[in-house]
Amino acid sequence: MFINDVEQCQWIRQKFETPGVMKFTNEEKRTLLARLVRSMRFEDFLARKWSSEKRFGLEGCEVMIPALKTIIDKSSEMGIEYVIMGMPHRGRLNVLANVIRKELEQIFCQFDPKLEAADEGSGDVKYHLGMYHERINRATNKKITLSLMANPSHLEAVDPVVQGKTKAEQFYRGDTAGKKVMSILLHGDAAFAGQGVVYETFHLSDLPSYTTNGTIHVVVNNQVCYRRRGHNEMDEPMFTQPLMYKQIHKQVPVLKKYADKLIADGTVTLQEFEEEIAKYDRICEEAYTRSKDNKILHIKHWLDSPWPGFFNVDGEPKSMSCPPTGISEDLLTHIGNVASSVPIKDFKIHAGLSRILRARLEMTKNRVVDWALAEYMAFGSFLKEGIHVRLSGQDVERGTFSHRHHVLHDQEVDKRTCVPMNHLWEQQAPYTVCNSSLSEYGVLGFELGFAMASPNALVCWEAQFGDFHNTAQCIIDQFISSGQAKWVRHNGIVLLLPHGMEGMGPEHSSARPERFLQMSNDDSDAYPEFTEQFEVSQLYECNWIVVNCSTPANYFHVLRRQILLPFRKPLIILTPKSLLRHPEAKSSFDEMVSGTTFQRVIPENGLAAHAPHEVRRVIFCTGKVYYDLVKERKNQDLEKQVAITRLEQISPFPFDLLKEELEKYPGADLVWCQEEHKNSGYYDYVKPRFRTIVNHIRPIWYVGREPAAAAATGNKNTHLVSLRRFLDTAFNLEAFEGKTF
Ligand SMILES: Cc1ncc(C[n+]2csc(CCOP(=O)(O)OP(=O)(O)O)c2C)c(N)n1
Repeated sequence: MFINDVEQCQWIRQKFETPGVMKFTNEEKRTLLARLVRSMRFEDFLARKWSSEKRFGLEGCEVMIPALKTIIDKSSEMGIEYVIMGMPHRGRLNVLANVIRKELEQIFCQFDPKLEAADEGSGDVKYHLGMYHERINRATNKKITLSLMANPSHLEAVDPVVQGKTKAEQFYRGDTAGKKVMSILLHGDAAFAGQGVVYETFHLSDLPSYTTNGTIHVVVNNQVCYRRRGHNEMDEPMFTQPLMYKQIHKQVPVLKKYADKLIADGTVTLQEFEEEIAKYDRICEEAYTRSKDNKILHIKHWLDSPWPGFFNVDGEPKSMSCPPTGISEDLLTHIGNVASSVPIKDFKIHAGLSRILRARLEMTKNRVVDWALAEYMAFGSFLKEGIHVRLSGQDVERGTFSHRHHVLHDQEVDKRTCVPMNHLWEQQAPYTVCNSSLSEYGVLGFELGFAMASPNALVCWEAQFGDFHNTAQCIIDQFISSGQAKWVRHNGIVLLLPHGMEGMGPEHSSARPERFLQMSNDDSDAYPEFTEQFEVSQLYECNWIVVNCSTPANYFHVLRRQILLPFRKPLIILTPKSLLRHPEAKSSFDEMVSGTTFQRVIPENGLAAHAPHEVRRVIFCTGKVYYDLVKERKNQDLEKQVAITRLEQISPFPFDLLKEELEKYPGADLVWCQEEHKNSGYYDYVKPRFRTIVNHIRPIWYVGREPAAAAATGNKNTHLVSLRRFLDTAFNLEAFEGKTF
């Protein structure tokens, strides 16, 4: 890597090129040898006991173990208390055993195919699991915590997650300079060079709300060392690299080379060396015997970030209920007033912003909120309760749609800013709002890692437009959707994904809700049992929650619910664009005060609901299209004949509430209406679930745009024509007559 900073070049020269700098004392040499013994004999032991199992051994680069241990000793000496690590599969078990010091029997029992998993979830292979361990560092006698993050096969994907978790641990300790918590990332040379997320992660290092004040990167470089057995133990590298592997097989292992040298120069005797080997082999054998006593496999023992006190002693949620999410009128008013003000003196804001703040004040007086104010109320209320709130993403401080303005900029003093949210109360949790670099994969991974550190924080990542989340697909698939199933790891991250068909073109339109819904694990065909705890236990069972709120109040509630739930689940919110300023899309304080809650379904409550037997059609919909439908129904004077019911929580599917709605309108035909194309949006998800509720005897008709390859048209006229067409169908009460289903 080219470095053009003279100071950095000098530092490297001094540390690495001063003559004699690599000389060790005899004591250091003996420690190095002992550590190499462990590194080498651990792999040998696994190879002997489980000769036909993949373990991604370290052979060829055994020196990594003493290297890591030296880094940790030195860090502990310099005051580091917590090291967070991320690494690929190669050598991972060895790192767990010899660096982190996971009990050997816990590692060995992972090789027993008969062990039953005792935890919920699907589990993961042994070389992906995470680990958290507090111990005394032998070199310094100081306490040190080591955590290895669980990761998927996708090389380097864990890098930003490690950085986010490190940042959070620094943040919650007030370790602003990174003197107590640090991260180490290990890389293979091919992955390091080839995976773009490495650079996305590097790029975060200079941003104040993302920097971890330096990371130690260790590249396991096969150009310098080698892989003795190819990609893994089942591989035959001679197929493709015959000449190189002839050379590799001739290599004397590093342990033998180093031991010979130390024996020759008298640092150790042959007997001492052999005793060291025998001692470690014995440790392995004894642990192996103990591992056979393990009958059950607890993935819970492999958590990288325990949350002390959050769950009960068995690791279960303390309850299966959620209190109402509303807050007092006084709180709403107070937050509204601060959100409308400039809480520091002599601070000149832009005239356009003054108008926005005046409008907020007016809304607060009138006891109403728009989207931005509802969000303010939710965030602000948490701060009072000591819950840290972090909002990260491109341009989130102002808001992509210039609606948020959480950071005010002095128009006369360069870089002078004010965050009113941090001036709500004298004693409050901090609010972090931060514009990220132009990255999705790296930044979403970072926020996910941040959210792992503590359950008492609301961590939100907002995509500039929902479309762009797909460049972070690996974080979504490998961590957010499946993380709990694989690693028993809860995570309450919130994804805010601006979504809506507004004639803006193939991009800037769809956050691809269908992808999230397709990965939701609630069963479309199973008719659930409606117990008293159905709402919360359904949330507990699911892998994530997908919502599309049609009112600011409901957005407020769903954010509040995220923290009031007795467990954590990722929350995917399809957020609005044009609705941010839609005059109808406002909510009264009445919908947010104490005692009110999130509404999973908002039933029709107009004329149609008063005489349900006369209703000819119930249109179910979600999100923005509701406003188009209501307007069109009025235009066509069909308010008695057509009911419109909003699905606010799409997944897990509110079977209970929708059943009630369906039963209320026995004579109506049932329509699902969406503005998205038929092969996107929600239809494929909701259809089988509606059919399960009606026991397959009533059809649920589709109204919306035709299937399409691109998410949206780039032609405004085509957009409007297709809107007109599906609204016509939605209110054509004969549209489905005579059709079979
Ligand atoms: C993103 C991703 N692409 C492909 C793979 C498949 N894969 C597993 S190991 C590996 C080679 C890694 O090479 P290198 O980074 O040099 O590490 P090492 O050789 O030390 O294992 C590949 C391509 C993967 N795990 N992740």
